[in-house]
Amino acid sequence: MRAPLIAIEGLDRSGKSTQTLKLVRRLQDSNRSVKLLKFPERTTAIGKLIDQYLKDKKYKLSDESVHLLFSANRWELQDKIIDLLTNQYIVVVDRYVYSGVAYSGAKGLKFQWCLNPDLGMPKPDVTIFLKFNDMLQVTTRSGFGEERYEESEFQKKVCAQFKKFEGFSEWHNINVDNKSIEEVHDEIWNLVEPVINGINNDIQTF
Ligand code: ADP
Ligand code: 2DT
Ligand code: MG
Repeated sequence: MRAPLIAIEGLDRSGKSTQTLKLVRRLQDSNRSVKLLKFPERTTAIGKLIDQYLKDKKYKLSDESVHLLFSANRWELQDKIIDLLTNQYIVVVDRYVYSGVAYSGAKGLKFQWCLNPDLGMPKPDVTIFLKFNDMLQVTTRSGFGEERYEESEFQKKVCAQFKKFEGFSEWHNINVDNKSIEEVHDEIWNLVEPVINGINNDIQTF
């Protein structure tokens, strides 16, 4: 028996950080051991480079090298994720491999090329995508536009790339248009609750 890996995905400002925090608190209140990780993890050596790249829109790096940095940033934490799951810590990730593929795919890089560097990383048991049909709802939220990528035409392209994961067995869309934080949380909980007592199979990988 091992703990589940749960990923929350979505566009910029779609509510991922709000929801991952609420989910972690609810799991803690249910007496589960839980760890929240966020990608990119900006505090590592590679993460610091990524942070600079995101904040400084003039910072030049080829799309391919940035893609590989984001993937390397996940590989930096691969051991930790496996250790936590094996030691019965539920791991919740705020963005993961899917963001890596979707954002680089939106720049024109090929899906399989984008996924390749993450092959072998632990695969989530449940992935929840916070989906907007009305893009205006997200691009008008506070803070939108501060970092690279927070531009509505680009976000539409990212959204189209995320659709490519709809055939993945762990993938679940939650429509978040006009839903309160509590309503979205309840839908997330309905998807997560069935796995909180642990998973019988080995950790799956991409
Ligand atoms: P992300 O981590 O996806 O970028 P955040 O969780 O930081 O998004 O949320 C972005 C902004 O939207 C925050 O100001 C947050 O309070 C607000 N927000 C989050 N969820 C909702 C919701 N369901 N309805 C309205 N505003 C929300
Ligand atoms: P936050 O605002 O969530 O910190 O997002 N990104 C993220 C990628 O381009 N590739 C990746 O692999 C990951 C994990 C999405 C930071 C930005 O980084 C983008 C938005
Ligand atoms: Mg966030």
